Amino acid sequence: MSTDLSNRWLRWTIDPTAGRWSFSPLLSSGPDIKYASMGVSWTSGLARGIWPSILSNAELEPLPYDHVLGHPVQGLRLHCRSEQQPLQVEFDFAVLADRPLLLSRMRTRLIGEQSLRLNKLGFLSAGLTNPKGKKQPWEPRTPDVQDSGLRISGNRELVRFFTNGWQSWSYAGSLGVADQQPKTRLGLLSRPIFCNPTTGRSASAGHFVADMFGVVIDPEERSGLLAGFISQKQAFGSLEVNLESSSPGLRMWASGDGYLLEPGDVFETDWAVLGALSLEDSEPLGAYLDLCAEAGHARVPKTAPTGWSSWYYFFESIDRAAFDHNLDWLERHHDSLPMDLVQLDDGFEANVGDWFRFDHRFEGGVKPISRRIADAGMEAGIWLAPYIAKPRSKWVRDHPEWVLRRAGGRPANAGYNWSSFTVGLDPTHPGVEAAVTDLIDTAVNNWGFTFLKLDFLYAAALPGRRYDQATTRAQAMTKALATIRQAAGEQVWLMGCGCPLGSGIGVFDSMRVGPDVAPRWKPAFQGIELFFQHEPGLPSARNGLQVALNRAMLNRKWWINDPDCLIMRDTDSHLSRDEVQTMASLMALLAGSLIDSDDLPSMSAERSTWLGRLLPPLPRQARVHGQFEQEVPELLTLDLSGPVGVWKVVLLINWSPGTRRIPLEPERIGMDASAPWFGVDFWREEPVMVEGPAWSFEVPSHGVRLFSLRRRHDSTPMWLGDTLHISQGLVVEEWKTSNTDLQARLSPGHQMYGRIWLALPSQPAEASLDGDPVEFRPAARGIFAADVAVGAGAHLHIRWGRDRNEGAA
Ligand code: 9PG
Repeated sequence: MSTDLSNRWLRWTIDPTAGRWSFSPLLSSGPDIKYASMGVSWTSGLARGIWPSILSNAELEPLPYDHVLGHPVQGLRLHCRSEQQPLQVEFDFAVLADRPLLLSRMRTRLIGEQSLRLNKLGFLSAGLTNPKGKKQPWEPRTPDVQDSGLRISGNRELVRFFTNGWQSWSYAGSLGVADQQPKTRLGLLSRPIFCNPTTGRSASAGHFVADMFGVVIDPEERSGLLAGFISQKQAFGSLEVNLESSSPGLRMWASGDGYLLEPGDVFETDWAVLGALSLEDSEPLGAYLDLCAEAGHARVPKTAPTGWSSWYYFFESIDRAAFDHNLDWLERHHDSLPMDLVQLDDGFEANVGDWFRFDHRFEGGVKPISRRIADAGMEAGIWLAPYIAKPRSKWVRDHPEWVLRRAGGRPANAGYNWSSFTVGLDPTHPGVEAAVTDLIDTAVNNWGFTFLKLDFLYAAALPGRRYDQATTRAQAMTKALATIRQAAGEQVWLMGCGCPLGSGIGVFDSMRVGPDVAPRWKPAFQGIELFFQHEPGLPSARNGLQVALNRAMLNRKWWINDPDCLIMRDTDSHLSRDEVQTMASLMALLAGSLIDSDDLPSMSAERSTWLGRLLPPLPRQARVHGQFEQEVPELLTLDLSGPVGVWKVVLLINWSPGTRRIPLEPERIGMDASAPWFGVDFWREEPVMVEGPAWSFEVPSHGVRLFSLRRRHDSTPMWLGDTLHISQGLVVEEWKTSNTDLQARLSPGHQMYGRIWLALPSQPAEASLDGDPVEFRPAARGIFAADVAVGAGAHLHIRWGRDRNEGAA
């Protein structure tokens, strides 16, 4: 019987007598796993049981199938039993023939006579000893195997771990050996919101945890090891890694959450996955993310929403008049700011948990609102948080049995918000299922909304006793979301928020992928930053932007990413001009949903013009550079092309508190530095020229430099860039040049205002836009600029006449 599995990229080998396996990449000497073991833990009555090294009892056979999720596989099935154990465990290991991935799945069957509850299903334990002897939730601990661990061949000091956080608002980023994992210090107020309790947390440097997936990165070897889960339908998956110790280790498990197994019952996990990846790849996680999307039937609509939300200006004090005022404004300005969605956020309801009565500021209910939005030709959106409630809300008072409770009967804590501790509702309770169905059905079919922002969804997955005891938290979460989708129907746009990420695949059209933004850079509580500025999940522009950037790779794989709203205003905001430009540039280049949240009627002309320059959204998202090698990337590039040729849009971000000169190696972004590049700095509104082998740009604190770069081959006229649209060239639909003139058709799709820069053989003798004269001024040698306003389509004609040499000939 073969005891190894391999494809082009990786090899997995098992030693059945010793009960341990190893995993190594074949194309690099990237991180590998040596001598991993597997285990499972449970409780039965008062007894706690543990099976620490299941595989040493394994019998091997070929897999009884040859495809997984539509991919050809080569695999093994391991049957494990032991006289001392009430469980029988089967593992399937499958290596995909066409992807750099290895899958594994665990099936446990209760053969004992007494029911038991599953705790941890340990997929992988290699080299991790209990850090600091603290009581940790991540059992089962498998026995220390000599030489077992994570092996890193490059410089150990440089190793990093990319951690993905539990839900939309949780931290995600790449951390170095000397870093501590960012975590909340707000204890019971916030921990239930941001953390999966079965993942645990760590306070020591180089010791990290992750939810659903994580990546060990060896920058020197340009490679990485992905560990995680393909789906989160059966059991939430967690990881723990220690990079700091002299023998690095890794652990990965799925949480049984006390799933009740009766004699004869079987519980099967989602597929776990290990992958070998290269940092040189344009999408290092592509194969993994695609497989998750295939398995979960991801919904990825063609176009991302653009629109307006009431939250980040009005917050809970939104009222009908303010809402209408903004809606009127949007309708009147549709020519210059064409946006689709108008979304009413929190504040209209009588209470969270009392959805069928309205706040006094919305006396007539919300039906007239959706009608007005639809009459204005836009999509009507509303916010709902169906699985969380305030303790004194109607749902909780009328139905205390709907509330998720701890073993002692006290409600499970869903965190502190709306000036109160909150509770979660049990999605497996038929009463909750009926009530949520009624709420969603009412919002869609009675109130008339076609876009629902579903928030605080993690509350359905709190630990606690459930009506259906044969359910894990992951299964309960899946059920909660299925209830919503089923009630809403297939046509309604569902946006997830505060949602455990993996659970949302296949349900949501868009998903919030970071903490809330806010009209301030750093988090504060009641205006005080002192204690709160390092909180990773509290609302702030920095937190929202950084995590959304670190999760850019999920966009259009699992859903459309929602990086949260744009805050563009220059009043009622602590954001500096540079910070607003960072927000606008980054959200535009991430190409997820683009939703503004300002009081539009009071916004300055400058800021609404900036907003208009982001529309329509870019056709693709930019490539994020250094994603895994830095905690927060500072370089994005986007290759674009059109009738005016090919060009690159470059974004450099300075996250630090002082002005910084950021180096940019041209080769790193595929640019040949042997000749100069030309373009336009979008925010400084000036031409740019770079040459030589080493480029660097001064970037203001919390600010950006955003510019286009083009190659100038000869003296033919060239579109250098523009501030009409952030793409700096996509507005040109036709471009014809001769020796003496150029004709261009601009097709912006909506009213745009800005400056265009052209490289021309000489000063234009004549220039017109739709027959009206346009004045071009010299901006640099051979470069001429003009301010223009273009509507639905415009014809640009420029004539410069023959130059002197030709005239003499
Ligand atoms: C409405 C808001 C907005 C916002 C959502 C969500 O306590 N917390 O950690 C916390 C995080 C996010 C949050 C509220 C509280 O905001 O993300 O867009 O809809 O609810 O109440």
